[in-house]
Amino acid sequence: MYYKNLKDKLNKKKATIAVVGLGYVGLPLLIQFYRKGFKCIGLDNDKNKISSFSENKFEDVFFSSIFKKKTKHSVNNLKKITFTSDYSLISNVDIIIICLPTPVFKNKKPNLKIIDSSLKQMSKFLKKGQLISLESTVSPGTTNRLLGIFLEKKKQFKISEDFFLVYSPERENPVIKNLNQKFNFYNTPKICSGYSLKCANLGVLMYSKILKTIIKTSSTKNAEMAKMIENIYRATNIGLVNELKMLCHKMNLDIHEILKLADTKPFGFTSFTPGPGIGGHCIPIDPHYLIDEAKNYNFDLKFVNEAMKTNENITKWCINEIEKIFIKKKINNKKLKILFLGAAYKANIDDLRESPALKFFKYFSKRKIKFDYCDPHLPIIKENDFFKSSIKLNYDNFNNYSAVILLTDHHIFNKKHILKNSKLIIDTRGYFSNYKDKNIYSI
Ligand code: SAJ
Repeated sequence: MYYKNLKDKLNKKKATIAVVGLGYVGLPLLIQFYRKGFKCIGLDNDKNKISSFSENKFEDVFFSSIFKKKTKHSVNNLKKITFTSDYSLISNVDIIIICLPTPVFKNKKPNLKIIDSSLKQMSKFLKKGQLISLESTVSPGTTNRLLGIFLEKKKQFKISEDFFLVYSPERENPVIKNLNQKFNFYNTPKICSGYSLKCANLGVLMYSKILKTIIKTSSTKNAEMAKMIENIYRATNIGLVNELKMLCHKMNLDIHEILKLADTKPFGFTSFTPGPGIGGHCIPIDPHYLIDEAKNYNFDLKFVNEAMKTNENITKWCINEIEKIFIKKKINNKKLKILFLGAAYKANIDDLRESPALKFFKYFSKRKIKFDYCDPHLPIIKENDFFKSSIKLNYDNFNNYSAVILLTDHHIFNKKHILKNSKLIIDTRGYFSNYKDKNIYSI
């Protein structure tokens, strides 16, 4: 009865959908369902976010760009979406999609507190006939362990009969500004799994209303592990090229030139770029979830662990190399003034989360070395006790600095202008790999 009822509501677009967590994953998801004609509720504990969304005001360029898109659902139309922090509205919905962050503690242990707290807040409003879909990145087994047990033991639901549980990992790509993204929300295949086949079927039906390709898998563990592997693949390959960068440096070889050569192989090779370290809310975080889970199986994920250590060490290595260059160039610390180009954790975004730049800023601040940063996507940085504003992108001023250090290869930067106006360039990304100049140091 509940299964058929939910299936009919989804087919007739009569289901009311709540998305919990209105970040770069949850908000676009909510809007897609809204645009397809579903009644939608956006739930988030951040009251400032709720009040600005409710008035259709968006600080974050990302969110406002979603709403500004020229469609029939422009900003004013979205007034029909209910944005709220009031969990009691959960009792009026059919579907609850959880898009909440899953960070790690300082000791790299998984931190599921945000999901836990959300479940506690929604608990008394959950009712028979509803479906929960978890999209957050979690270790294999978490959906059934955390939500399954909560729903069956605490709420006395019979999952797959009077309540439905789905796991479908997010594959939202952080907004890359001013770039035409080949893979977008609609055309990126979506993995969907369920506590049971019936749960998975309802999940597939739901997502098929807004996405082109849904890949159904038999168990939530498969889907959880697939998401882990997607991001561990990146983290370990980035760790590989970062390690090779340090070796090539010792061998006086140009890693960027060599990777370009290797990349001419049309099969069996995927290129990654060495950098100053890894940032973001996925790649530096997700592998630690599986490292932790593997311990429950008495398994030590040594290789993944080593890659993560390399990705941390590469930042310290870059800082050491920078200091060696200053000594070689006989730049006295008292006269030293650095300009860091880019602060975001990767090119063309305005996200600072886990960015290696913060470690550079912290280090040189502690050493009382004067520096500025220039990141047109991040005009202001307020991180704990660190507060600084970006300087304007005016290449004429670059000459006022002893060194220009490129940390993030934003496309908005102009290589020629940087080269023309900088006394010394230190490149952590291979951004100037096509330029040979005695004042360009690639690290
Ligand atoms: N990085 C390198 N070298 C590389 C690639 C990345 O140093 O060759 C660094 C980046 O500068 C950044 C960090 O690693 O600091 C992570 O970069 P990323 O390109 O993996 O970007 P993320 O963290 O935004 O990863 C997200 C992930 N998306 C989801 O989890 C839904 C990831 O699976 C995507 O593949 C990635 O976006 C993407 O391709 O943009």
